[in-house]
Amino acid sequence: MKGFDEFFLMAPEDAGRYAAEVLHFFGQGEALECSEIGDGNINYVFRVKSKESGRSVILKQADRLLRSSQRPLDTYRSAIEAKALQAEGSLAPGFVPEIYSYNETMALIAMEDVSGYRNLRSELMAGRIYPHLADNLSEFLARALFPTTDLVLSAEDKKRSAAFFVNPELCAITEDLVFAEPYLSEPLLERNRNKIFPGNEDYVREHLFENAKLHCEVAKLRDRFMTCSQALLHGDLHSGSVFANESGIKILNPEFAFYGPMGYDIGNVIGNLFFSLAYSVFAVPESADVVKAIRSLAEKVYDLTFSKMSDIYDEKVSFPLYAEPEFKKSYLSAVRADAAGYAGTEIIRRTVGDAKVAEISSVTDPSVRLPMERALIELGTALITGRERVSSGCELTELFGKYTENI
Ligand code: SR1
Repeated sequence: MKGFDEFFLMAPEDAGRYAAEVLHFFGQGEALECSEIGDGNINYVFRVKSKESGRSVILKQADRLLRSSQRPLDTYRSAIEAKALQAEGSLAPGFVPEIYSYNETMALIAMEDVSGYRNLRSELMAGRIYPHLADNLSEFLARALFPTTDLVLSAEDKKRSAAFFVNPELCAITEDLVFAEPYLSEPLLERNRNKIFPGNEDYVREHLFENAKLHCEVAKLRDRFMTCSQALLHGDLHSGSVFANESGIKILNPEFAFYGPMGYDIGNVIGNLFFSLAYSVFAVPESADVVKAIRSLAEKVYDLTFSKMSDIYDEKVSFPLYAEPEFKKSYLSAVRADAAGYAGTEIIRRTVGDAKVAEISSVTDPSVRLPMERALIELGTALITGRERVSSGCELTELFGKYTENI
């Protein structure tokens, strides 16, 4: 039987042994139920549960090979994830699972089991829109992001933290999948991983591959993503990284964390809410109340995030030059523009790129899928190219309305 003093990829039984013998989470000889429950592209997630008491723990392990494609990937991402969850937990208490321990040798995080919460993407697709969502999503964004900027942290703490969170391999995945491939066709692509729905090839070529104006704006957003170390980001804050139930939300999976532009996380949340909105408008149009509720959710998340961030700014920024009202206005306007732009890049990459979302891939009828994808591409493009002009949630959803008004 293998010990845990040298790395190996665990099987469910190993997770049980680890929880009992290393963590002492369970009593000696306690009957355990162990299973691998991960459904992401990157890591492995084990749940170990006592058959006697029902107590449970989650063990998340990073393998040396990427789960989806089996190519090598640095396990340091696991240390980043553990530390990001701890940082988020202290800045935004209650919004992330509690971390019990981190084992560097095994690239293994032991954490609270949040299986009482359900995947937000699936909940929204099912039309379950909890009334607390806008308040909680915006609270997490404002509290977890802004206090990690140079406007709040000391210059030294910020730089030391940024050094720990240097995450080149995971950032490279985003740089390729989000900020390159959806805009390039062969032979400009190193690997063609785009997945274009049959019937939309010409549309994608004309609107994305041959759109010089869009290329220029995406290049600016890519450059900002790579060079603007503004705040500690979650880095992959799509609706599948959020779990929700009647009482709140839990945010998981920050293995893509690094210091980048805050608008990237905000834009990812907003962009993913547009997938829920598009799904309700195109695939279940009879549910008018759901469409209305998701539209209002997207508007409120955007508006509340910036109003809360403005309050935290006033509370936490003390350096006199940063406290100048005109500087504050220009700083937060730049974050707003980033949020709209990165919502656009998220929408486009999930529509034509490799990593799809269920709101799109579950729609297989071409008479629904083709116009749905085109509306999303138009919306994404408008968000990217018009990002400086968006200043309220209503303006965001009005843009969406513009591209779906013939539905
Ligand atoms: C190979 S990883 C593909 C996607 O899954 C992750 O959750 C990120 O969104 C990434 O882009």
